[in-house]
Amino acid sequence: MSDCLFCRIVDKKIPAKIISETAGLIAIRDVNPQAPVHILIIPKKHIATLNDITQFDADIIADVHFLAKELAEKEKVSEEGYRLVLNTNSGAGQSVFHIHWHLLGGRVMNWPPG
Ligand code: DGP
Repeated sequence: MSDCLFCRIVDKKIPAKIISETAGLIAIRDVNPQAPVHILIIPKKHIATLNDITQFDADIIADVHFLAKELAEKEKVSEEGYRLVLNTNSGAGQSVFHIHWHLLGGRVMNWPPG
């Protein structure tokens, strides 16, 4: 989708600090980091929100978790702890309507989240 920010990042039309790229996913540094490690894991397929996934997206969802595990190890936060966050719709804080997961680490996380 030409008017989607993350589609444009996936297509390399907007620059981003790419950490990892697979056939179906791209992982970039968040432009406004909320923790020392703040990576966005973004499926290349345009899916607006978690509400829009179907059974055909099951591999994407699984691959996100495998990549998150790998990146947490690479960023050296897997032992101390990290958080994988998926905001769904504006009431939960979603501001970019192309599904993405936040990998946050490198500091103590509070619970419940705000
Ligand atoms: P969310 O609020 O869950 O939809 O998260 C969107 C995130 O995307 C937010 O943490 C800021 C980040 N972001 C927004 N625009 C850009 C951008 O142009 N580049 C990068 N790297 N991150 C962006």
